[in-house]
Amino acid sequence: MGLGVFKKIVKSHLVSGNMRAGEPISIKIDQTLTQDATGTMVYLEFEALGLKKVKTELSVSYVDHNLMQNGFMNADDHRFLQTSASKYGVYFSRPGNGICHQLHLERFSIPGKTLLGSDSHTPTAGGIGMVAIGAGGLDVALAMAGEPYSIVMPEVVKVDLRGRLMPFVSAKDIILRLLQMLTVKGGVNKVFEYTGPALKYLDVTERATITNMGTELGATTSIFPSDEVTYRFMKSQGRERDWFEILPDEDAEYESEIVIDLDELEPLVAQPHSPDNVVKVKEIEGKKVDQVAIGSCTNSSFKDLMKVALMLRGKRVHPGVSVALNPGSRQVMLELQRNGALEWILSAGVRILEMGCGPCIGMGFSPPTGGVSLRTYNRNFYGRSGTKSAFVYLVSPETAVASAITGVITDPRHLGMEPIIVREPEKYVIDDTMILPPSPDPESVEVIKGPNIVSLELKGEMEDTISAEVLIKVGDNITTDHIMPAGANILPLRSNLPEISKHVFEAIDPGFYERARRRNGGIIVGGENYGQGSSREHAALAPMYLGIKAVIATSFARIHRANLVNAGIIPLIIDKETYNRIEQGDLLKVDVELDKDYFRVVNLSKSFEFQAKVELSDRDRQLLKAGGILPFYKKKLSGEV
Ligand code: MIC
Ligand code: SF4
Repeated sequence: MGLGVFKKIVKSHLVSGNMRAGEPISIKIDQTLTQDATGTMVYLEFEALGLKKVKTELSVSYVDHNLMQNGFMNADDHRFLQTSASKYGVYFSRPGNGICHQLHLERFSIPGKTLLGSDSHTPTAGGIGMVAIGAGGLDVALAMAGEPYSIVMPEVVKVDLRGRLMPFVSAKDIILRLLQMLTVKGGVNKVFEYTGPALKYLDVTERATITNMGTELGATTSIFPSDEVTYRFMKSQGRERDWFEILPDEDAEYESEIVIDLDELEPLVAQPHSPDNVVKVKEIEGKKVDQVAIGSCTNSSFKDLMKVALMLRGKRVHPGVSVALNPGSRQVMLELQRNGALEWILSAGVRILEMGCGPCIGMGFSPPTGGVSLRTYNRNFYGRSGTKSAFVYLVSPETAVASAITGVITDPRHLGMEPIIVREPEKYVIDDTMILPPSPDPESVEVIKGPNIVSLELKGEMEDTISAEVLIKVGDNITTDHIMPAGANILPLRSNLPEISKHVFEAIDPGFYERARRRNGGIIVGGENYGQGSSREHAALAPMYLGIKAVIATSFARIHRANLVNAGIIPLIIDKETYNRIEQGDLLKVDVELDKDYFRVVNLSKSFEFQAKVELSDRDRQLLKAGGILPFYKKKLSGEV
């Protein structure tokens, strides 16, 4: 039986398990990536493990999420990250160099290798033919320590791309179409592997837009083959020596298949407040727009921004619309500057923001009250933009620019422009001076921690019985942005668990923190796909800090579920009927029997009992018993177990 690209790479990295969908496997990790907002915790965790140097082939620490430096806290984080990287053998990408995913694709990604990143959009590098997976910080810290990464072997879905995109329809519309078809839950425990005759027309950066936003499907990752298009990209980055071909076998078998005919695609838009709420742009054309944001790790490549520049050339943005651009990398900006395109963008009245995540994670450029914001980003979760009353729509760069010019939501095909053709440069401007290599003399490097950086306390072993109150009951598709919001006020607290925990569930239940403190912890009850969205382990660590012992939900998102286990919080699964019978304030007694597949739970307030399913691997059970991944591995790495 032939293998596809994903299975070929997994096979060559398999440490344990069987490549049968649904079975636990562990794989060797070649490269890791961290970004500042999750990275401070990762390096504190690495420190808590007591190791001197990373054991990966390559580890990179990027600074892109919080570049504001309002006060000392954020700048202290940057200094902590820089000194930690230098000491532990990690490359450090300085603030201002760009967004981790775009940079990793440009400068470090290698076909056939594995990458684990403490950011959910790490699968961006799947565009070059890597198995790139997003994970919580603790998993990344362990991968840096040389430990294999454990996952459930996903089902591989073959996505056969046929035909060719029509003018003003772009890669973003392909992934929006998949989200429309499959929803934000449709990819859980799946990998999307792209094949088909249309691949020859899709550049690596267009492929990366698709793999990037595969995360919104809930997928474990997404991947393209490494072919001659990949070779061209790597050559343009001066890295052709790292290229090699990885194609699926002719008789490769997949668990399922989807066909998308690109000729039939039209410009699409994800409406508020979910990336799968997708309709055709022409169906909502004419709606007034207050702001347009272009960029982020989804749509920041040279090709994307060049299209933006060419559409804006000689035009002005509508006076009723504020337009901002947060470019993905310094390289892309230098390229735009070199060929004059930056001038067209500036002359059109676009505000240029820093090369970083910016408005995508609510760091500035929040929409006005009740405002309509069109963004080329990947997430439009409620409140994420920083304005709770705003309406955020996700679109392609072409639709964003067309609407910026007209002031209303506009199908770019209706502007009457000539089709735009952009070719990638034969050779990009290569300047890696903002990537600092680790110190050749690590002993001499002092890791500098400011007063806002609080070292981690390890938890004790799991109790046999949990008696606790249901502190909150939430509905379906609760995101990590609901659990642990981001934005300009909260991001500077990412290295300070006691402080950041004050904001848990703040947007949907401002009394949560006080309640949790008064009760000394408790239980969370959730619906379907609990914890979808980002990889931020703070959505598990902060509840852990508040004494949350278990989360009982009808289903979980992959990364968040792993983060809960890593933090020593038990994820328990119940059916809808049981969910309906539990209320906030109920007192529950859970018999924790980690060798069983069901735990008995008694609802003491309502006098009924139920069985909660424990869908955990043997390793998960060991971690929970030890009180989480850190206490477990600390003992293991020091030889105590
Ligand atoms: C996001 O897009 O939500 C983030 C911010 O990049 C997160 C990581 C974080 O919360 O730091 C992610 O996607 O994992
Ligand atoms: Fe940054 Fe947004 Fe990409 Fe997350 S999704 S890495 S916040 S640009």
